[in-house]
Amino acid sequence: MIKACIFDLDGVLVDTAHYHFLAWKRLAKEFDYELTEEINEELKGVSRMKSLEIVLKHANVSLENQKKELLADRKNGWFTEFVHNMNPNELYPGVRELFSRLRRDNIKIALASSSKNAQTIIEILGIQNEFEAVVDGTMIVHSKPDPEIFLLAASKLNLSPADCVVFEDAEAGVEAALAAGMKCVGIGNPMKLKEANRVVNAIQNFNYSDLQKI
Ligand code: B16
Ligand code: MG
Repeated sequence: MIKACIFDLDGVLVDTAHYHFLAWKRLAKEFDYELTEEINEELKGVSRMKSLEIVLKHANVSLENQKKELLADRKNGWFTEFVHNMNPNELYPGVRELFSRLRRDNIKIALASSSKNAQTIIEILGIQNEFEAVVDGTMIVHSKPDPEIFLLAASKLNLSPADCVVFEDAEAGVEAALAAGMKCVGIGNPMKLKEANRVVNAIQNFNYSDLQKI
């Protein structure tokens, strides 16, 4: 019996993944490196510093930590400019309906995002009161694919991992959910998210009657 749904944020509830991509692409250009959508897949769900390291590795650039901190801050400045221009209409279609069905059925709702900007984003979207537990990038040591973020969400909900289903758009996130002992619905490309128990191309296409059968 599924007692909780744990949602990733970027790429599941809202398309901030695109803003991350634009900000990383701008930074990569400074190293004459053209970041593609394909390589961007590797950045999804992982922490800001880990993402920077992946970009630098592809650009064949090696830097000391202090410089890396500066670059990560710069990218975050560009990203948060996008975030502050967002509005509640950017919530993906189907999210509000899914939340109300879950509430009607007494299934708990939690957020588990690697983003240190998650709190700001959910406030701008006006969904901060939808969650019984929120875990973000400021509360964890190991980012996805480590299961820490999902285990912390389950413990905040006072549930065991087997009671929870995770909704994730990133390969690293699917891996983390399964490593936590949870079921996982992948949102996106079934070829990329093939480890997930179900995959739909957008959250609005998730068949709610499937929830207890996953
Ligand atoms: P920030 P999620 C993740 O959020 C993003 O998918 C990933 O691309 C980003 O690097 C990470 O948050 C950290 O974000 O720089 O805002 O702390 O998908 O776990 O909701
Ligand atoms: Mg995501």
